[in-house]
Amino acid sequence: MKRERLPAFIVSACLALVLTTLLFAGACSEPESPTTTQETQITTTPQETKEPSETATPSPEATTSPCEEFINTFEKEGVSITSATLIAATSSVPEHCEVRGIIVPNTRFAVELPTDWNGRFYMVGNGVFAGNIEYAAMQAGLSMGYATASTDTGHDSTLDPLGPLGATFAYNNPEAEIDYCFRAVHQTAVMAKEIIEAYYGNQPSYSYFVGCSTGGRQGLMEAQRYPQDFDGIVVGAPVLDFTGTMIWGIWNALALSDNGSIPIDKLKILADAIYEKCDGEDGLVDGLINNPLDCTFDPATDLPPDSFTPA
Ligand SMILES: [Ca+2]
Repeated sequence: MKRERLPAFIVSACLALVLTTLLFAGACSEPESPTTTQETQITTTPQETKEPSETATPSPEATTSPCEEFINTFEKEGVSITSATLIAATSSVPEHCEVRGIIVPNTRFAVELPTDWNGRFYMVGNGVFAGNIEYAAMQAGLSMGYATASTDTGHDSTLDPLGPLGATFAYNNPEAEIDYCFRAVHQTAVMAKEIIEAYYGNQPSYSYFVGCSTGGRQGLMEAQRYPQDFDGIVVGAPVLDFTGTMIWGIWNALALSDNGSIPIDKLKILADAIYEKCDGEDGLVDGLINNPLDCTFDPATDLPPDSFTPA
């Protein structure tokens, strides 16, 4: 598959990924689905179990549904469907066909197709450095009858030696950075619409993207680069200035390490002095400083004598 070239400034922004760990893990509240489920199911290859033996007599049980047949009927260059499973309705989601696969070389995706489809498409974004398919977030759209999709953006966060918040995938790997930055979301959106049309016989009447934090950034980059992908985009807490955010993280880390650090025991001295000076400025001594910007705390005069070394 021919891959798109990336403008230099985007490469620069994404290179900052490897410099530090993003601090927005708690910026959005969408839960992530267990990765063990993802790993277990995506390695299944249904074709291997569908090959009839030469002497077998077809039985009613062997009849496959349109969903299960999808793995054999959908073809797209550069896309491999690894499973298509009809999932029974639960208290949370309706009956749906769950299609999983890979866009070459490494972008895993899931598309969930409700049997009772509302005619629309709902794609969800990722959090932090992505690396997982957001099955839990997909449920929000699926439960309302949308066809939904998610991508891991081309890498597996469970394999990162720095843990699920690591970004080792990006080191010396510009193609992975591009996939994480924007390409995987765009490719998944385009492909998901093709899957939807192949499954239902109709394209979605409207398409939406919903994302927060990294997902918010993904939504804004979609709007900027591929405005034809979605009719509506819901963005929460977007990481707007990625390079600046990374430098901010490094700045804070350096300030709080080695000679710049404030030991825990001294942190309480500092906090007590700040509360003493400023808690009552809002009219009530209650352990809350309503407007910290109104606080006139001056370390040179308001800290206890000899409690801190001079700056
Ligand atoms: Ca107060």
